[in-house]
Amino acid sequence: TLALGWAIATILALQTVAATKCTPRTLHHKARVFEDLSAQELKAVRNFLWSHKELRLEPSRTPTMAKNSVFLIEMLLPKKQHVLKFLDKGGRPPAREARAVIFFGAQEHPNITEFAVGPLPWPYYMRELPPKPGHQATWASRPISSAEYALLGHALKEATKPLHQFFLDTTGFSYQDCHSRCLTFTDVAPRGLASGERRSWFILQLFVEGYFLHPTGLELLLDHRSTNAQNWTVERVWYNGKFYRSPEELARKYEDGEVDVVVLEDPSPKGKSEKSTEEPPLFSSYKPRGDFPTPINVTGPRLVQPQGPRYRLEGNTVLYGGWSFSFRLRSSSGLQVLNVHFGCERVAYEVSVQEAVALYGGHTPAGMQTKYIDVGWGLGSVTHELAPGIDCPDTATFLDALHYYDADDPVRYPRALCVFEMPTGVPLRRHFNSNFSGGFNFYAGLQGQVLVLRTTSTVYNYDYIWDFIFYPNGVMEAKMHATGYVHATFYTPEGLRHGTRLHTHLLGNMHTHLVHYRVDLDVAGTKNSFQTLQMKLENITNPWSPRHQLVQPTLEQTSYHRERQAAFRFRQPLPKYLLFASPRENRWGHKRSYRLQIHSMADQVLPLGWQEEQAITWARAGRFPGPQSHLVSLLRRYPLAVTKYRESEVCSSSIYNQNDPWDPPVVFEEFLKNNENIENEDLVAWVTVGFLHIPHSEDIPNTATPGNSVGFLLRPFNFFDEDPSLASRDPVIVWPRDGGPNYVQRWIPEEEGDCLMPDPFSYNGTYRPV
Ligand SMILES: *[C@@H]1O[C@H](CO)[C@@H](O)[C@H](O)[C@H]1NC(C)=O
Ligand SMILES: *[C@@H]1O[C@H](CO)[C@@H](O)[C@H](O)[C@H]1NC(C)=O
Ligand SMILES: *[C@@H]1O[C@H](CO)[C@@H](O)[C@H](O)[C@H]1NC(C)=O
Ligand SMILES: *[C@@H]1O[C@H](CO)[C@@H](O)[C@H](O)[C@H]1NC(C)=O
Ligand SMILES: *[C@@H]1O[C@H](CO)[C@@H](O)[C@H](O)[C@H]1NC(C)=O
Ligand SMILES: *[C@@H]1O[C@H](CO)[C@@H](O)[C@H](O)[C@H]1NC(C)=O
Ligand SMILES: [Cu+2]
Repeated sequence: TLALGWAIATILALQTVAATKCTPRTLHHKARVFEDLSAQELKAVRNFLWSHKELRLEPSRTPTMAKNSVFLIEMLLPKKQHVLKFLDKGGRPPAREARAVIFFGAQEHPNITEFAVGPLPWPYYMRELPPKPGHQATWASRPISSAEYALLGHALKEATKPLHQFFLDTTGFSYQDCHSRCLTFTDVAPRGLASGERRSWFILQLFVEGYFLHPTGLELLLDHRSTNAQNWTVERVWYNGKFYRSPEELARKYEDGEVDVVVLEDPSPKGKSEKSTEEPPLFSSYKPRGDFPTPINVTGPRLVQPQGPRYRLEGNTVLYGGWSFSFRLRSSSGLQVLNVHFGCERVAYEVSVQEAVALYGGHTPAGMQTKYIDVGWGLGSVTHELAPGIDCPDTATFLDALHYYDADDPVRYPRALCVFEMPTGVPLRRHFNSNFSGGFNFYAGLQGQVLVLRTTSTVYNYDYIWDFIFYPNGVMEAKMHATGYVHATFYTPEGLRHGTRLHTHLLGNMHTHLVHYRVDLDVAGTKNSFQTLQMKLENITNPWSPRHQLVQPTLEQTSYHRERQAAFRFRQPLPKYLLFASPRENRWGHKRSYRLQIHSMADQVLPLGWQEEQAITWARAGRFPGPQSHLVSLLRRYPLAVTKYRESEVCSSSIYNQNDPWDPPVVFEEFLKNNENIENEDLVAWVTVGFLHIPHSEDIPNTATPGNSVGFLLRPFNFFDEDPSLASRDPVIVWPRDGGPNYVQRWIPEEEGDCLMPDPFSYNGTYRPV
């Protein structure tokens, strides 16, 4: 044992040398290569584009579609091979470039063109970013701009003029001269039934607190394809279960007493509680009502870090224990974590949100049409202010974001992101070593602490909370929580086939949430293979009692050679251990690997038959609303697909997929078509997670986060020789001592710092051009 002890000591010493040789400093000072564009850089790109007079650019707010305008500017990530050369071999930094999306509306055949603009900070060139052959984004696929919304609002107001009295009689609200009792609308997508169309269903609602939950019973289909808003026309009207050709027809039939009307009760009944000066809260409000049996009227526990933060934030890089990573917040598609290292080795080059979709069913035209594909609604740019103590702990570091999205200046989104360390409330590991006679030999525990990087996307009514979580034992987690208002339609008894009645005139429509992530693992190098481990039972003669049979589990390893083979379908059981393996081995002769562990309820919710139906509708693209969308069918198809890294396959979706799901510029299925070899290659995992949401009365006023989260873990699997959290100085070991007090062994002295009060709560809520 002495010799063994010596050998271990030597190995430990060697490891220590190896560990100290790695200096994270060399990692993060280069992280600017991943940094989003600064306000100066965004402005430089804007000014450069505007200096090109032949582009004939106009401000984004100009109230017309027939104009050329810059829709989006964001950082264009350089090619991976160039970045790696720069990071790992000390080459020159790759040119810093911006992606600029221009809507050319002021021409007979309007188009959308994307450019790379560089080099930053002083751009002097722009080059067209060519679409993939045959995948030019169609004009109709562009996201709706605020200028278009302003025109749409105006068009609705004009079109519903004949319904003024009808609205007053049935709702008490109106579009004309309405002051505090106005109507508003929610538009749904996709916008039509075939590529090239742009006709949207609008749900008319009462503009009160939480208006998403106050439909009037009227929905309306407006064709807004023309660049001339004068040419927009109402094609259909739906009211309380019946279709009408036009607002005029509905108004006429209403006057003639031929319409089955539903008179809504006043949403804010005044004078009901005469004693209180304040009106009773709307059912769609956050204001408290009712009481708990055990009332609480003092503030709850808070997080403190008496000795300051234990992570370091340097620009867009976070250093935390064994971890280092960079991050950015793409205005198009959201949070992206890059160059993720643990213990000085790269684990992943990129882990990022690609898309979030919500697929609805309903009895109203808007309900049945809704297939939200949220990148088309600015998923990455609707990152509104986080409240300290609520959205993130008081102790968090809050960071602003800048988005140049449907604007003429970069807009600052204050406190869009937060970084914090928090106790998980459960130990990372612990053991009570009983002496089985009323005492113990030792107790040891390691507190559970994690670092969280968080942002949110408020996509109109819904709020997604996006987390990337880093554990001290080399485990990383990606997680999405869903909250906010449900997308709801007008209740009629037929609606109960597609949802739940949530109030007198309100139906919460059933829907499936699906989120797509890109996970570019680089497990101890870029060359990885994908394998799975499963359990297989063997039935053998018991060797120590040959009269008996013995059934026991054995390991079954499967290697995957081609992309098609590693594209797992829903309905097909996903192997439990999904491993990304380096060719290198750990000390015990196993391939150093990371395991992908998916936490999703999507597989349980995709009923038999859907998939086949999917394939049919997909083959007949353009015939049915929504479901044949390429992206949607793909997300529905594969909980996991593993592809070989390709520079042309860095996003699985685009800002154009929502408004032209029938012929989008990005078709994920094509990533798999070439069925490339995936052995010992740079691999990318595409992960779909999701859940079925059948709204229930407790979704009023808002969907709550508990139970509504999905995501995945990346866990080391034979990557290290032992648990890497052994490097943590957080453990506590307690040793009993004969006749004396227990000996408590620690490596960090017990807290000495002051218990600081947090800053007083503040929330600004504005986001403004800078
Ligand atoms: C799009 O419009 C621009 C500006 O008129 C033009 O230069 C470009 O050639 C057009 N692109 C396509 C693919 O038609
Ligand atoms: C608008 O409609 C008018 C009359 O039908 C037509 O002449 C014109 O070309 C249309 N404009 C656009 C931009 O579609
Ligand atoms: C809080 O509630 C307790 C009883 O539960 C009551 O005695 C106390 O006065 C309340 N405090 C305030 C500030 O309302
Ligand atoms: C176990 O611990 C108890 C409490 O400290 C002590 O009284 C007892 O002697 C111990 N028994 C053994 C077998 O160590
Ligand atoms: C194991 O094999 C024996 C002998 O072939 C058979 O009788 C028995 O049913 C098998 N058990 C299982 C669980 O397959
Ligand atoms: C919010 O911040 C802006 C810009 O700093 C400031 O002008 C404004 O007064 C603030 N508003 C509130 C309500 O604090
Ligand atoms: Cu939901």
